[in-house]
This record gives sequence, C-alpha cells and structure tokens, in this order.
Amino acid sequence: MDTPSHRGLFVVFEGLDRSGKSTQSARLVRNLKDQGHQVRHISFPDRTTPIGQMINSYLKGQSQQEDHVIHLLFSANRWEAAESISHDIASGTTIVCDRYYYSGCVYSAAKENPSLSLEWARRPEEGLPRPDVCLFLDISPEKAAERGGFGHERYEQSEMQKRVRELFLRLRSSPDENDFVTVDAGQPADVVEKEVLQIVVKTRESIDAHRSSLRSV
Ligand code: NYM
Ligand code: MG
Repeated sequence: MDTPSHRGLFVVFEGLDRSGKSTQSARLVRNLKDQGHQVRHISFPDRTTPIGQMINSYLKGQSQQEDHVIHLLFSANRWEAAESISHDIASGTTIVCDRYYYSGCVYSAAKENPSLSLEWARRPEEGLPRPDVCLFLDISPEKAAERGGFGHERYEQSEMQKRVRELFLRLRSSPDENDFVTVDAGQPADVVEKEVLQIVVKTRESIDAHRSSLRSV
C-alpha cells in the first residue's frame, strides 16, 4: 500500500500498433488499484492539449508536417506533461503510460529520412522523467495485422510497422535503454497480464530495496 513517503512507479508500455498496449495497460491499472495503489493512466500522444491536437490532425492525415517538426511536436507533448508526471510519482501515485519516448524515436526514425536517425530522434527526449520499467509488448507485424487489421492513421501499414519493430529491437540493445523488458505479446491476454504484473511487482521491490529515486532520460 502506498504512503506519501513511498514514491510511485513510472511504468511504460511500448509496442507496435495492435500489440495489446491498451488492453494490458488497463488491466495493470486495475490490478494495481486492487492492491491498494494510487494509479494514474496516461498515454502519448496526449491529444487533448493544443500540441496534441496538431499531432492528432497530422496522424489522421488532415494536415502535413515536416518530419523533424512532427518529431519535435511529439517530444514537446511529453515535455508539457513532464512536471505533472514527476510530481505525481513523488507524491506516491504510480503512472502507467501507453507509449513514451521510445515510440517517439522509433516511429520517426522508421521514416528513413537521412537526417533523422535514431540518435538524433532521442536527443530532445534527454532530461524527461525516465520510466522505472518499459514493458515492450513484442509481436510480429503479421500477427498484429491479424488482430482485426490496422486502422487508418498514418504509420498503420505493414512496411512501416516492420521497420518500427526492427528499430524497437535496436533500441532495446542500447545500453542507454536498460529499463526495457520484453514480453511476448503473441500469448493469450491473461498470460501477458500475469507476466506484466510479475515484472511490475519485482520492479517495485527493487525500487523499495534500493530506495531508488526517479531518474532522467
Ligand atoms: N507516435 C506516438 C509517434 O510517431 N511518436 C510518438 O512520440 C508517439 C508517442 O503515434 N502509430 C505514433 C505511434 C502511433 C501513433 O499512437 C498514435 P496510438 O497509441 O496508436 O494512439
Ligand atoms: Mg495506434
């Protein structure tokens, strides 16, 4: 049970479109609340802010943006939430977040714009609150597509999803992203749910044992 002297956790879900992030993050929120924790569920992009509305219009194909510009808008959309994330965690609330800077890096780099590398894409994210654990729900683009097919937003097509997955795997192997844990998201939802909860409980124990404070990206 959280007390004010006990900081919240920062848990992020990542993965391809249709990897099950919405389902699994909602289940984790419910499970943690059942255990008596204070939890806030957020997602990026946060389409409710003025910057988020620009992103929404771009994703729906209603407006165009230069590749670097949209990348920086996605990043700015995280920065505008950064203070409230840190504040909540310090006051004992756990944040469960659908997508974060990892998506920011890989979706932009997957466009194969020669001046927008994975390394370039990560720079504006430096200094953001760093997740205690990033749960990468790994699924093949083929299996993801079988789940009722992709939607109609920008990026939701198989060539792009294949490059996104390769870049997630590249990011995972980087020493900078040591909070990345891969979960096989092709398993039944109940199995994924259990694995996710186990990983989060272990993360909680390790944070408590070391009294680790929230780090920065
Ligand atoms: N996306 C998401 C990015 O391109 N950069 C980012 O920084 C973030 C957070 O937005 N296809 C992309 C990935 C998704 C799309 O997200 C919308 P969602 O979770 O499908 O609503
Ligand atoms: Mg999507």
